[in-house]
Amino acid sequence: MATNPTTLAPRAAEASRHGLDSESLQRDVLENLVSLQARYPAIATPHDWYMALAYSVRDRLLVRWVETVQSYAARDVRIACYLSAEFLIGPQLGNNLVNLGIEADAREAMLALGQDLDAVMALEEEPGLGNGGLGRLAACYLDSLATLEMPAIGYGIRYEFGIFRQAIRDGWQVEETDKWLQKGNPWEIVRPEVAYYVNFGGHTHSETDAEGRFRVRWIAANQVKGVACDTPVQGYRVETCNTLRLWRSEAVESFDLADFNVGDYYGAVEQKVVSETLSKVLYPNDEPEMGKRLRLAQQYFFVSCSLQDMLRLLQQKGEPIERFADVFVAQLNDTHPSIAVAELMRLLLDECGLQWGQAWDITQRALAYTNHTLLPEALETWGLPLFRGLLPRPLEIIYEINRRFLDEVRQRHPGDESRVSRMSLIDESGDRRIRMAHLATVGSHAINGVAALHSTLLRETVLRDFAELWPERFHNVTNGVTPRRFLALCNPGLARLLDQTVGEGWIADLTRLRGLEAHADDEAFQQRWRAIKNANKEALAKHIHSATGVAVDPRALFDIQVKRIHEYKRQHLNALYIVALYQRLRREPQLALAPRCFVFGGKAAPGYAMAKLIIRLINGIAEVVNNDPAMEGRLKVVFFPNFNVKSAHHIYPAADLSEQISTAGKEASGTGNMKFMMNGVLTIGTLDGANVEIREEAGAENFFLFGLHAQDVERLQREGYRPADHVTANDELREALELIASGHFLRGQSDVFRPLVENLTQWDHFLALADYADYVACQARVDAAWQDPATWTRMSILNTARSGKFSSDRAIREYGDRIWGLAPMK
Ligand code: BZD
Repeated sequence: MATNPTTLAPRAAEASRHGLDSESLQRDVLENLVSLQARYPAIATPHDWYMALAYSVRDRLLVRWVETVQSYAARDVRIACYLSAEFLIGPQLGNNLVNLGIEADAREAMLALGQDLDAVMALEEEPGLGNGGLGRLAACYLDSLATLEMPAIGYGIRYEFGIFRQAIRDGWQVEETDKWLQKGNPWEIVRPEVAYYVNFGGHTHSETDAEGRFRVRWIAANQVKGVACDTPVQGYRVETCNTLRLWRSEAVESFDLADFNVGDYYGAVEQKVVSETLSKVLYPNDEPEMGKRLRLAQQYFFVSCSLQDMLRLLQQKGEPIERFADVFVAQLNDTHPSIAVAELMRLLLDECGLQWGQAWDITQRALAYTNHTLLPEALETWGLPLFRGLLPRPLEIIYEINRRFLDEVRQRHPGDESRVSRMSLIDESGDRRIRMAHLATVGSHAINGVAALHSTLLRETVLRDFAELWPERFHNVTNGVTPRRFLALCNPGLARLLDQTVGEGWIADLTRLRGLEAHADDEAFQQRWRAIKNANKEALAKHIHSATGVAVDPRALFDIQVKRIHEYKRQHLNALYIVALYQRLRREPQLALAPRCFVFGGKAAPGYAMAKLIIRLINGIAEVVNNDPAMEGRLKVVFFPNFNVKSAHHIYPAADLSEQISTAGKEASGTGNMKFMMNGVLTIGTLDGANVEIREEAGAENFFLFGLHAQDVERLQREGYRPADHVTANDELREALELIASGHFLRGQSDVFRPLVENLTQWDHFLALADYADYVACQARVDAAWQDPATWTRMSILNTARSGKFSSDRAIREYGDRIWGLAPMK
């Protein structure tokens, strides 16, 4: 089937040369089926077809990848390194097809081979190497960096087990291990030759070297080797293919050998097991005390490997160490990689022999820090004994950074010792702990929050003293999400309509969606818009049925809240409203209320009892409501198990209403809110995180706003909040709480939900009851708007039209301009 490129039209010739046409794909899939899977078509399993196609697509990435890597090595460019303990990249095949522009060809090729592309894609296990928003943000940013052709490397950990798989048994969350690597990972290239050693434990030793210079040596108790595992990150329809480099831990051979030689075979094996445990499993967030030591070890492990890798690349480029910060800028994705401040200093001082002043200048210029939370309980700190035991040399460096930093504070504010203790890198108030957010801030030239409100609150609260000291270092970069995955790939019906209406350019320039505004009132256009939404809802209804056995009516309003389960996100506020609706409908069966289907999805951290109870409550409500004949055709409740990137693809495009109802001031940004908006979903939400900007962009009239403002929340909590007052004042709320406490939603067991109800009525840390009445009133406005399809559809179109700001391309351009000093490069 060899085609001669010279006989084809120029574009087809080009495609064929790069093997991007359907015929060459088909040929390669068949070849790979035999040569890599050892199968022929008649006996190939669906998964064999997936692997054969995935390898064929990977081959097409590799040419671009190798050329991209080469050009970064050869040219005088600054490279952005995104350091993140999590990269929630999701399934790769579909995204790579979209970005290469060969989805239609792949579909045709697979069809010719008797396979359905969608069915093949559905088989892919997703790498769940993240907890939620923070990890997914890192993945969106890699997509945009490649698409904007910016030199970049993502650095993280190659977990053998990602985020747990959530099963629901008897209404409760049950965690199962995520075995994403069981059937192999065709996207990964392991590079055994790219490996670094990382020290742990032991002690330090000061000495004066031959030239009379003071040097510190770290005599480690053990070492672990980090091996690079690379995944190509293809930009959208460009030649750039960047790298995601994840580190896998291995035992250091020499250690084994030494032990073998002294005959301690089992000791050597144990050492190997311990070393390999390091990158074994991703820790869930919201786990206060679990696995502390291993988590710190993971952080240091991947940060050290990444910085050593950067030093090696610098050397390969023939650049002197003094140029480190000119060649690299490393963005710290929250405090998880903030040990980079101490580790870069250590490498520059102890390994490269620089003096403190020069090393500190390089470190600060090279590092920048993004904060993702203000919740005090989520700010990372490490107890000193643990830290000292694991990382004695980095700790010495932290002490020295702190000593010099606090001298500066004292000089600026003589006699203000309370400021000194507030700002110290060490919290001396209880057992002594290292404040990682302070370390990251002091060691960075730029610090940013992830939405305008969040960045303001960051400057006013958690990092107030620092913002006073260095106002010019503080920035805001509002988060964004990639329209390739969260629109083009997951909503092909809408994507086609957008192509036809505003041209294909929207995928790389989302602001072009503004062109939709002209059609917002066009009846024929509205009809097409609704038809697409309805088809997406029908598809989701099928997924819901197969995952839960619940039949939902696609004509109902799909009211969806998908995100990690947390009290500040207030899934229980939503649940309280559903209980109230249920009560109303029981009392008044003729009530004029549009049929609604409430869908929840999200994981609770395994050790977070209250979050798990909220899941049980939702499932309890679902069981009662869905089996009550009086609710038939009016109300449905679904908990969609194991919400992940893959199921998100079906959920965002099928929603009508997006629930963004966190307590104002608590959600740093949110990114699900943006994914919904792009897909024409209306938001009901508080003035929190990026909701503020979503409302600004969409127009207040196209957003359902309710609830207290961040200042009200702060004031109420300061002055003494009494949730019981709201219960007394609101009969419907009181009855809902009583019904829950009575065990009505748990087959009469009255003790199980008591802690939840008591927590709400006595403390209600996240003010769900204070916002309840306004939420209910707002939901009535939603109901009224929904009853008028022309109004609703108009609002839906305008939401998509005005979602341009929330593309991660915009966010990455801002990082490039304001923080990295980095421009796109062809
Ligand atoms: O980061 C989230 C915030 O809660 C969101 O508001 C924000 O939109 C996103 C992206 O900026 N934070 C997380 O997702 N945090 C974690 O997942 C996490 C993981 C490990 C340890 C602590 C927190």
